[in-house]
Amino acid sequence: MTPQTCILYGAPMDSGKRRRGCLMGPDAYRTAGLAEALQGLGHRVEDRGNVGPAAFTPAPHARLHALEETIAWTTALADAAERGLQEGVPIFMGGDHALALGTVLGAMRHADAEGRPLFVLWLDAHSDFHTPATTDTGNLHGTPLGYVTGRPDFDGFPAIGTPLPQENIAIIGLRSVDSAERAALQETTIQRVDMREIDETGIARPLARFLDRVTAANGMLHVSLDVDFLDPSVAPAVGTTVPGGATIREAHLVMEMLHDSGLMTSLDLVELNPFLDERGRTAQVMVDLAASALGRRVFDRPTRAY
Ligand code: Z70
Ligand code: MN
Ligand code: MN
Ligand code: MN
Repeated sequence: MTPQTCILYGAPMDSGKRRRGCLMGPDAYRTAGLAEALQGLGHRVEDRGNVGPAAFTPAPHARLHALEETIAWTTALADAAERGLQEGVPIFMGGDHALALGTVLGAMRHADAEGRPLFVLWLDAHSDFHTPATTDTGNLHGTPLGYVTGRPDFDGFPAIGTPLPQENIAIIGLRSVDSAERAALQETTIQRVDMREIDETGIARPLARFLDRVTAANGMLHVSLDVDFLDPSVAPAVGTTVPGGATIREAHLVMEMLHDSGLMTSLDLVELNPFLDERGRTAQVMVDLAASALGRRVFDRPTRAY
Protein backbone atom coordinates (compact mmCIF):
# COMPACT_ATOMS: atom_id res chain seq x y z
CA MET A 1 0.00 0.00 0.00
CA THR A 2 1.32 3.44 -0.91
CA PRO A 3 1.68 5.61 2.21
CA GLN A 4 -0.08 8.93 1.92
CA THR A 5 -0.09 12.18 3.86
CA CYS A 6 -3.48 12.41 5.57
CA ILE A 7 -4.27 15.91 6.75
CA LEU A 8 -7.03 16.03 9.34
CA TYR A 9 -9.10 19.16 9.76
CA GLY A 10 -11.80 19.52 12.38
CA ALA A 11 -14.82 21.36 11.01
CA PRO A 12 -17.14 21.85 13.99
CA MET A 13 -19.76 23.43 11.80
CA ASP A 14 -23.28 23.26 13.18
CA SER A 15 -25.04 26.01 11.21
CA GLY A 16 -26.40 23.88 8.37
CA LYS A 17 -29.51 22.85 10.26
CA ARG A 18 -31.35 23.63 13.47
CA ARG A 19 -30.66 20.57 15.60
CA ARG A 20 -27.38 21.11 17.41
CA GLY A 21 -24.57 18.71 18.22
CA CYS A 22 -22.45 18.20 15.10
CA LEU A 23 -19.97 20.69 16.53
CA MET A 24 -18.85 17.85 18.81
CA GLY A 25 -17.98 15.70 15.81
CA PRO A 26 -14.25 16.50 15.56
CA ASP A 27 -13.72 15.65 19.24
CA ALA A 28 -15.57 12.36 18.78
CA TYR A 29 -13.39 11.39 15.79
CA ARG A 30 -10.27 12.25 17.76
CA THR A 31 -11.55 10.29 20.75
CA ALA A 32 -12.38 7.32 18.54
CA GLY A 33 -8.78 7.35 17.27
CA LEU A 34 -9.02 8.41 13.64
CA ALA A 35 -5.42 9.67 13.50
CA GLU A 36 -4.08 6.53 15.18
CA ALA A 37 -6.07 4.26 12.86
CA LEU A 38 -4.60 5.93 9.77
CA GLN A 39 -1.11 5.99 11.27
CA GLY A 40 -1.45 2.29 12.00
CA LEU A 41 -1.92 1.71 8.28
CA GLY A 42 1.44 3.33 7.60
CA HIS A 43 0.24 6.77 6.54
CA ARG A 44 1.76 10.06 7.61
CA VAL A 45 -0.95 11.85 9.60
CA GLU A 46 -1.12 15.51 10.56
CA ASP A 47 -3.96 16.91 12.63
CA ARG A 48 -4.18 20.59 11.78
CA GLY A 49 -6.71 21.29 14.53
CA ASN A 50 -10.05 22.88 13.91
CA VAL A 51 -11.03 25.30 11.15
CA GLY A 52 -13.29 28.18 12.19
CA PRO A 53 -15.62 30.42 10.21
CA ALA A 54 -14.36 33.64 8.64
CA ALA A 55 -15.60 36.80 10.37
CA PHE A 56 -19.35 37.30 9.99
CA THR A 57 -22.21 39.39 11.28
CA PRO A 58 -25.26 37.32 12.18
CA ALA A 59 -28.34 38.65 10.42
CA PRO A 60 -31.70 36.96 10.86
CA HIS A 61 -33.19 35.71 7.62
CA ALA A 62 -36.88 35.05 7.07
CA ARG A 63 -36.38 31.49 5.76
CA LEU A 64 -32.76 30.44 5.89
CA HIS A 65 -31.15 29.24 9.11
CA ALA A 66 -27.79 30.84 10.00
CA LEU A 67 -27.08 32.06 6.49
CA GLU A 68 -24.22 34.42 7.36
CA GLU A 69 -22.44 31.88 9.54
CA THR A 70 -22.76 29.24 6.82
CA ILE A 71 -21.27 31.61 4.25
CA ALA A 72 -18.38 32.37 6.64
CA TRP A 73 -17.65 28.66 7.08
CA THR A 74 -17.81 28.14 3.32
CA THR A 75 -15.11 30.74 2.77
CA ALA A 76 -12.81 29.28 5.44
CA LEU A 77 -13.29 25.64 4.47
CA ALA A 78 -12.73 26.28 0.77
CA ASP A 79 -9.35 27.77 1.68
CA ALA A 80 -8.50 24.85 3.94
CA ALA A 81 -9.46 22.26 1.32
CA GLU A 82 -7.51 24.00 -1.40
CA ARG A 83 -4.39 24.20 0.79
CA GLY A 84 -4.77 20.68 2.13
CA LEU A 85 -4.98 19.22 -1.37
CA GLN A 86 -1.65 20.79 -2.23
CA GLU A 87 0.03 18.77 0.53
CA GLY A 88 -1.88 15.52 0.89
CA VAL A 89 -5.29 13.96 1.32
CA PRO A 90 -7.39 16.34 3.42
CA ILE A 91 -9.95 14.63 5.65
CA PHE A 92 -12.64 16.87 7.11
CA MET A 93 -14.05 15.76 10.44
CA GLY A 94 -17.47 17.42 10.54
CA GLY A 95 -19.58 19.11 11.33
CA ASP A 96 -22.80 18.99 9.36
CA HIS A 97 -23.05 18.52 5.60
CA ALA A 98 -23.09 22.26 4.92
CA LEU A 99 -19.32 22.00 5.33
CA ALA A 100 -19.23 20.51 1.83
CA LEU A 101 -20.27 23.89 0.43
CA GLY A 102 -16.70 24.86 1.25
CA THR A 103 -14.73 21.65 0.88
CA VAL A 104 -16.04 20.88 -2.60
CA LEU A 105 -15.47 24.48 -3.65
CA GLY A 106 -11.86 24.23 -2.47
CA ALA A 107 -11.43 20.93 -4.30
CA MET A 108 -12.84 22.53 -7.46
CA ARG A 109 -10.28 25.32 -7.21
CA HIS A 110 -7.45 22.86 -6.67
CA ALA A 111 -8.49 20.60 -9.55
CA ASP A 112 -8.79 23.66 -11.76
CA ALA A 113 -5.23 24.69 -10.92
CA GLU A 114 -4.04 21.14 -11.65
CA GLY A 115 -5.86 21.11 -14.97
CA ARG A 116 -7.71 17.94 -13.95
CA PRO A 117 -11.46 17.37 -13.69
CA LEU A 118 -13.02 16.96 -10.26
CA PHE A 119 -15.51 14.19 -9.53
CA VAL A 120 -17.69 14.00 -6.41
CA LEU A 121 -19.08 10.87 -4.76
CA TRP A 122 -21.97 11.73 -2.42
CA LEU A 123 -22.83 8.91 -0.01
CA ASP A 124 -26.10 10.03 1.55
CA ALA A 125 -29.77 9.22 2.09
CA HIS A 126 -30.47 12.72 0.80
CA SER A 127 -29.59 14.41 -2.47
CA ASP A 128 -28.69 17.80 -0.91
CA PHE A 129 -29.58 19.41 -4.26
CA HIS A 130 -31.71 22.28 -2.96
CA THR A 131 -31.03 25.95 -3.54
CA PRO A 132 -31.67 28.65 -0.92
CA ALA A 133 -34.87 29.33 -2.89
CA THR A 134 -36.19 25.76 -3.00
CA THR A 135 -35.32 24.45 0.49
CA ASP A 136 -38.50 23.98 2.48
CA THR A 137 -36.68 23.60 5.81
CA GLY A 138 -34.25 26.52 5.41
CA ASN A 139 -31.47 24.12 6.41
CA LEU A 140 -28.49 24.81 4.20
CA HIS A 141 -26.95 21.35 4.71
CA GLY A 142 -29.51 20.36 2.08
CA THR A 143 -27.88 22.55 -0.60
CA PRO A 144 -24.19 21.75 -1.30
CA LEU A 145 -24.71 19.82 -4.54
CA GLY A 146 -27.00 22.61 -5.76
CA TYR A 147 -24.27 25.15 -5.01
CA VAL A 148 -21.32 23.44 -6.66
CA THR A 149 -23.29 22.60 -9.81
CA GLY A 150 -24.09 26.28 -10.29
CA ARG A 151 -27.77 26.34 -9.35
CA PRO A 152 -29.10 29.88 -8.74
CA ASP A 153 -29.87 31.95 -5.62
CA PHE A 154 -26.70 31.38 -3.58
CA ASP A 155 -26.51 35.13 -2.94
CA GLY A 156 -23.64 36.10 -0.65
CA PHE A 157 -21.72 32.82 -1.08
CA PRO A 158 -18.29 32.80 -2.74
CA ALA A 159 -18.58 32.70 -6.54
CA ILE A 160 -17.97 29.17 -7.77
CA GLY A 161 -16.32 29.91 -11.13
CA THR A 162 -16.87 27.03 -13.53
CA PRO A 163 -19.62 24.81 -12.08
CA LEU A 164 -18.96 21.16 -11.37
CA PRO A 165 -20.30 19.21 -14.38
CA GLN A 166 -23.35 17.17 -13.42
CA GLU A 167 -21.91 14.07 -15.08
CA ASN A 168 -18.99 14.21 -12.63
CA ILE A 169 -21.28 13.47 -9.67
CA ALA A 170 -22.70 10.24 -8.27
CA ILE A 171 -25.09 10.12 -5.31
CA ILE A 172 -25.36 6.69 -3.73
CA GLY A 173 -27.76 5.68 -0.96
CA LEU A 174 -30.77 7.82 -1.86
CA ARG A 175 -34.01 7.27 0.00
CA SER A 176 -35.19 10.75 1.05
CA VAL A 177 -35.49 13.29 -1.76
CA ASP A 178 -37.78 16.32 -1.51
CA SER A 179 -40.11 16.97 -4.44
CA ALA A 180 -38.34 20.16 -5.57
CA GLU A 181 -35.03 18.27 -5.55
CA ARG A 182 -36.52 15.35 -7.43
CA ALA A 183 -37.88 17.61 -10.16
CA ALA A 184 -34.51 19.35 -10.54
CA LEU A 185 -32.49 16.12 -10.39
CA GLN A 186 -34.54 14.52 -13.11
CA GLU A 187 -33.31 17.21 -15.48
CA THR A 188 -29.67 16.39 -14.72
CA THR A 189 -27.09 13.80 -15.72
CA ILE A 190 -26.06 13.23 -12.09
CA GLN A 191 -25.72 9.46 -11.51
CA ARG A 192 -28.40 8.71 -8.91
CA VAL A 193 -28.29 5.40 -7.12
CA ASP A 194 -31.17 4.79 -4.73
CA MET A 195 -31.59 1.98 -2.21
CA ARG A 196 -33.82 0.09 -4.61
CA GLU A 197 -31.04 -0.09 -7.20
CA ILE A 198 -28.61 -1.17 -4.46
CA ASP A 199 -31.03 -3.91 -3.39
CA GLU A 200 -31.55 -5.08 -6.97
CA THR A 201 -28.03 -4.94 -8.38
CA GLY A 202 -25.76 -4.60 -5.37
CA ILE A 203 -23.73 -1.51 -4.52
CA ALA A 204 -20.52 -2.53 -6.31
CA ARG A 205 -21.83 -2.32 -9.85
CA PRO A 206 -23.04 1.31 -9.90
CA LEU A 207 -19.96 2.40 -7.92
CA ALA A 208 -17.61 0.66 -10.34
CA ARG A 209 -19.37 2.34 -13.25
CA PHE A 210 -18.71 5.74 -11.66
CA LEU A 211 -15.10 4.98 -10.70
CA ASP A 212 -14.38 3.82 -14.25
CA ARG A 213 -15.46 7.23 -15.48
CA VAL A 214 -13.18 8.97 -12.98
CA THR A 215 -10.26 6.80 -14.09
CA ALA A 216 -10.93 7.40 -17.78
CA ALA A 217 -10.88 11.17 -17.22
CA ASN A 218 -7.79 11.11 -14.95
CA GLY A 219 -10.03 12.86 -12.43
CA MET A 220 -9.57 13.86 -8.83
CA LEU A 221 -12.23 12.45 -6.52
CA HIS A 222 -13.82 14.12 -3.51
CA VAL A 223 -15.84 11.74 -1.33
CA SER A 224 -18.51 13.12 0.99
CA LEU A 225 -19.74 10.54 3.50
CA ASP A 226 -22.91 11.46 5.39
CA VAL A 227 -23.59 9.32 8.49
CA ASP A 228 -27.17 8.83 7.28
CA PHE A 229 -25.90 6.89 4.25
CA LEU A 230 -25.79 4.10 6.82
CA ASP A 231 -28.81 2.45 8.33
CA PRO A 232 -29.71 4.06 11.67
CA SER A 233 -29.52 0.65 13.35
CA VAL A 234 -25.74 0.71 12.87
CA ALA A 235 -25.23 4.51 12.90
CA PRO A 236 -27.74 6.12 15.24
CA ALA A 237 -25.81 9.36 15.89
CA VAL A 238 -27.44 11.55 13.26
CA GLY A 239 -30.24 14.09 13.40
CA THR A 240 -31.97 12.92 10.23
CA THR A 241 -32.30 9.15 10.57
CA VAL A 242 -33.89 7.51 7.54
CA PRO A 243 -34.61 3.77 7.79
CA GLY A 244 -33.46 1.42 5.06
CA GLY A 245 -29.87 2.62 4.72
CA ALA A 246 -26.62 0.95 3.76
CA THR A 247 -25.34 -1.91 5.87
CA ILE A 248 -21.90 -2.04 7.46
CA ARG A 249 -20.95 -4.52 4.75
CA GLU A 250 -22.12 -2.32 1.88
CA ALA A 251 -20.43 0.75 3.33
CA HIS A 252 -17.14 -1.07 3.86
CA LEU A 253 -17.28 -2.44 0.36
CA VAL A 254 -17.63 1.09 -1.00
CA MET A 255 -14.65 2.24 1.05
CA GLU A 256 -12.51 -0.75 0.05
CA MET A 257 -13.32 -0.22 -3.63
CA LEU A 258 -12.37 3.43 -3.22
CA HIS A 259 -9.05 2.43 -1.78
CA ASP A 260 -8.37 -0.15 -4.45
CA SER A 261 -9.16 2.42 -7.14
CA GLY A 262 -6.49 4.78 -5.78
CA LEU A 263 -8.72 7.66 -6.86
CA MET A 264 -9.84 9.40 -3.67
CA THR A 265 -8.10 12.74 -3.18
CA SER A 266 -10.19 14.26 -0.35
CA LEU A 267 -12.82 13.11 2.14
CA ASP A 268 -15.61 14.60 4.26
CA LEU A 269 -17.02 12.79 7.30
CA VAL A 270 -20.26 14.61 8.02
CA GLU A 271 -23.42 14.79 10.12
CA LEU A 272 -22.07 12.83 13.10
CA ASN A 273 -23.96 14.15 16.14
CA PRO A 274 -22.17 12.69 19.19
CA PHE A 275 -24.97 14.00 21.42
CA LEU A 276 -27.18 11.31 19.86
CA ASP A 277 -24.63 8.49 19.87
CA GLU A 278 -24.68 5.28 21.88
CA ARG A 279 -21.36 4.80 23.67
CA GLY A 280 -19.46 6.18 20.68
CA ARG A 281 -20.46 3.41 18.30
CA THR A 282 -21.30 5.66 15.35
CA ALA A 283 -18.01 7.52 15.70
CA GLN A 284 -16.22 4.17 15.72
CA VAL A 285 -18.06 3.01 12.59
CA MET A 286 -17.09 6.21 10.78
CA VAL A 287 -13.45 5.85 11.83
CA ASP A 288 -13.45 2.25 10.58
CA LEU A 289 -14.94 3.36 7.26
CA ALA A 290 -12.34 6.09 6.83
CA ALA A 291 -9.63 3.53 7.58
CA SER A 292 -11.05 1.19 4.94
CA ALA A 293 -10.95 4.00 2.39
CA LEU A 294 -7.28 4.38 3.24
CA GLY A 295 -6.32 0.77 2.97
CA ARG A 296 -7.46 -1.24 5.95
CA ARG A 297 -8.39 -4.75 4.82
CA VAL A 298 -11.11 -6.78 6.41
CA PHE A 299 -8.61 -9.23 7.91
CA ASP A 300 -6.80 -6.34 9.65
CA ARG A 301 -9.93 -4.98 11.22
CA PRO A 302 -10.14 -5.56 14.96
CA THR A 303 -13.27 -7.44 15.93
CA ARG A 304 -15.61 -5.00 17.51
CA ALA A 305 -19.23 -5.37 18.44
CA TYR A 306 -21.33 -2.54 17.11
C1 Z70 B 1 -33.99 17.84 3.58
C2 Z70 B 1 -33.85 19.34 3.70
C3 Z70 B 1 -30.52 16.76 4.72
C4 Z70 B 1 -28.62 16.00 5.28
C5 Z70 B 1 -30.66 16.06 5.86
C6 Z70 B 1 -32.94 17.10 4.37
C7 Z70 B 1 -31.55 17.47 3.96
N1 Z70 B 1 -33.94 17.46 2.18
N2 Z70 B 1 -29.24 16.71 4.37
N3 Z70 B 1 -29.46 15.59 6.19
N4 Z70 B 1 -27.32 15.72 5.25
O1 Z70 B 1 -33.96 19.85 4.80
O2 Z70 B 1 -33.60 20.00 2.71
MN1 MN C 1 -26.14 15.15 3.44
MN1 MN D 1 -28.20 13.03 4.67
MN1 MN E 1 -8.16 -1.79 0.23
